[in-house]
Amino acid sequence: MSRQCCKRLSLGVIGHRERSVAPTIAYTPHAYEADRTVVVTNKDSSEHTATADTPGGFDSGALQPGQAAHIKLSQVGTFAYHCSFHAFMRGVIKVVR
Ligand SMILES: [Cu+2]
Repeated sequence: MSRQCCKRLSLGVIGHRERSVAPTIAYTPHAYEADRTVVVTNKDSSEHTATADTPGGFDSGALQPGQAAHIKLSQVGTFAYHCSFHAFMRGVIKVVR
């Protein structure tokens, strides 16, 4: 199985410095304050998503290389998510008050 496609997807908060995800197959867990807008940026050369594991949760939608999506996380907690295209791309996002 080729895992070389899924290298870089970054999450950041508007007004804050963007934190780049290390070139691994997984997303990096970060904590964010609730009600901040989190920017998901695809810095890879393949299409990816950041999709909550829980149905009805957040979803960046399909992001082309270089594309970004804004997601708002209002609920406090720890949420697992994945890439819809690559099941092995998994991550956790923490939302705090
Ligand atoms: Cu992917």
